[in-house]
Amino acid sequence: MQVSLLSPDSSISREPAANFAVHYANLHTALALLAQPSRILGVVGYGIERPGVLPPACPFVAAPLLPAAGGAMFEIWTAASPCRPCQVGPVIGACSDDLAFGAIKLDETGKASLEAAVEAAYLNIFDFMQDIGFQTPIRFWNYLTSITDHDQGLERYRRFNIGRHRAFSARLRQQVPPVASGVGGHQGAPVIYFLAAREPAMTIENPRQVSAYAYPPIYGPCSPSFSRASIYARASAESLFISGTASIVGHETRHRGDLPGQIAETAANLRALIGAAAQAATAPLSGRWSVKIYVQDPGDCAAVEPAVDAVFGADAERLYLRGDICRSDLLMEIEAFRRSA
Ligand code: 3EB
Repeated sequence: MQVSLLSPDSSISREPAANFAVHYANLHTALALLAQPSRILGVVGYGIERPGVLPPACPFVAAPLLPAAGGAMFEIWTAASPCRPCQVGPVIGACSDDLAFGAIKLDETGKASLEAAVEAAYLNIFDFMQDIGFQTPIRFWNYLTSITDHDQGLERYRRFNIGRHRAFSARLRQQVPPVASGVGGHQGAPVIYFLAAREPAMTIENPRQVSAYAYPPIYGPCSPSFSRASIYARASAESLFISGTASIVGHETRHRGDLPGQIAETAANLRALIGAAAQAATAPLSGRWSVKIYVQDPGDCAAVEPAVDAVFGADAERLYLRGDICRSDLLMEIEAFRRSA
């Protein structure tokens, strides 16, 4: 496969700093970040197509999810070292010294099943990672559409899990899958975007939950391939990734139809993961949290906000999105990232 470097940056620094960050910005606040395009790994748009102010070389993908309230939002991944755009087949992205960002839109226009489209997309992602030399996926976001709809007798989320499972069986080099989110949107095409590195993250499971990759077959023919959390360590800096986390204990949904109950259970799961990560980390984790909250009903954001403050602190950066959680009885889900300080 051919790697095309859209704008090679000859000044890539070799300092060991392992820093990268994410910012959630609206059209106005994004402008300041976009003024330094060489530090941008990738941009995800919510409720917006590629904006004209974005430099042509900057990777951009439009997510099929909308902000829960207000206008368009951007999720902007930046790096401390210069970023070099790259494309391998249908996967676009960029890489810095120690981290790569990539994205692919799923093609569901043909006759192929969703599982075939997902498997093909993931195989393209593995080709991309191999060609650019960042072979280890650290974090996946799977934004589907009509996620809980049934398609010829099998729910689309379950078909998605089959396709992902096939590609991971063929190409994933790690024993356990990376951190992920799987959420359904309401407009546009499904997308998968991701972060990849040269070395794997240390995965962490939630003592309150069965590992998703070991869910019993009542949730579909293939278990969801993701870990609950991970610590990515590089040059003594440690960042923490937390997968989409919901009101599940063991493998069962708790507090069906009860929003306050689901919020409290989700917070307990997040606290358990943060506790497990603190045990696994070599030094106390610090740094600002970035939190994404997915709500089935945009009217539920105000009820979730105090739990976000309590678990992550009032200074946590947050992005509220309207999304369908992959089990229709789940009303909300929260994911988080804590950058190394
Ligand atoms: C769960 O715990 C809730 O399929 O990649 C959360 C995070 C969920 C990731 C995925 C699914 C995924 O099972 C759903």
